[in-house]
Amino acid sequence: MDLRVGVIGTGAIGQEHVHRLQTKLAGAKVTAVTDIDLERAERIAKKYGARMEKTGYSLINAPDIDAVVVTSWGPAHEKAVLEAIAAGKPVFCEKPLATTAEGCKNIVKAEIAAGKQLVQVGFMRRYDKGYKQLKELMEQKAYGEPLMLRCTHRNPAVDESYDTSMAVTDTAIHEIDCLHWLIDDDYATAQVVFPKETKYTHSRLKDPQLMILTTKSGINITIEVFVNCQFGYDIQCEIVCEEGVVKMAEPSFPTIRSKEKLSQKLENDWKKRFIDAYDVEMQEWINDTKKGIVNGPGAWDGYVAAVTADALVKAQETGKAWVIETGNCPDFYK
Ligand code: NAI
Ligand code: ISE
Repeated sequence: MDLRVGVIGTGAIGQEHVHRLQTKLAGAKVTAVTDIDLERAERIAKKYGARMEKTGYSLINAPDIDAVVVTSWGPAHEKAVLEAIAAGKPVFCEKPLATTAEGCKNIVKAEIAAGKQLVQVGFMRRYDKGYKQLKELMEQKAYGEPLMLRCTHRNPAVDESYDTSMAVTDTAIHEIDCLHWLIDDDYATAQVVFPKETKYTHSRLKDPQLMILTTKSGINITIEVFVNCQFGYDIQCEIVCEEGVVKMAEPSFPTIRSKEKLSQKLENDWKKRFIDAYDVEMQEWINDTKKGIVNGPGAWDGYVAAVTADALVKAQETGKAWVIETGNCPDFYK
């Protein structure tokens, strides 16, 4: 039987997920959707043959909903996820799990009290082929220990609503989650350096930024976030090991020889860059949910990301290095 899914939030990524659940993936069907913009929810419900529910609460508690996908804006995530846990329903929540570490901790506590893992966070990079290849190589330890990671997260442009802290909470949050998973280490400190600003930024956004994380074993990670880079969506990850340097494969496009130039397209849309990762992530979530398990990044991972993001934001604000202290992972999540 298909997993009957309810989707809360029918904006950009909500529509993407409804589309993939309804037209691309197997074993699930979107039964109901909701949004604070009821007209939008109604339109998406109609387009995909689902019903519209008026509130997140009524959607979560509807008897014909087996599992919930939360794709509303960040500040609404904590409430929806807590309501899903209270209803005993599995919930896939887009990042961030909650906008504060305290909010994530509330979810961790509620889930532990419920006695069953129900929450998965939409950190889709763990499902991307390029990162998975790197992870496999790191696990084989074929090139010795990793010593340094150099990463870029570049977007062509952002609008005026995007500010300095969002470079951490909206953008680098993906690296924050997937890099410690990649090298199987915990973060220790966070620091942010601001280079010369691009003329394409605005007064509330320092762009670009260089975020520096260290891990408990001493690995140094630099993440360049440059969200007005103009030329494309450019995600890179290079790992310098004791006996070799491993660089993540990039999406491939044909090389073109024309008019005395050799050229190659670059991706410029994050949705397209990670489309396969989103599909795999959601398909595995459907399969695992039907088995009653959570295999993907869970509430504890959402909490670790939030604590790390908080430290980076503090580092942005103070110019100082901040210690990242998450405490020990509860046995419940091991
Ligand atoms: P969006 O602004 O396009 O859509 C958000 C939708 O949520 C809007 O339709 C809004 O009306 C609705 N909404 C807000 N509060 C609500 C509430 N209390 N109940 C129901 N609906 C509510 O934003 P977008 O880009 O779709 O992002 C949504 C979430 O997904 C964000 O947390 C964002 O960080 C995350 N995201 C994750 C991505 C990923 O790569 N994993 C990519 C893009 C977004
Ligand atoms: C966006 O919010 C996302 O979550 C995308 O995955 C990310 O890569 C993009 O840069 C963000 O703006």
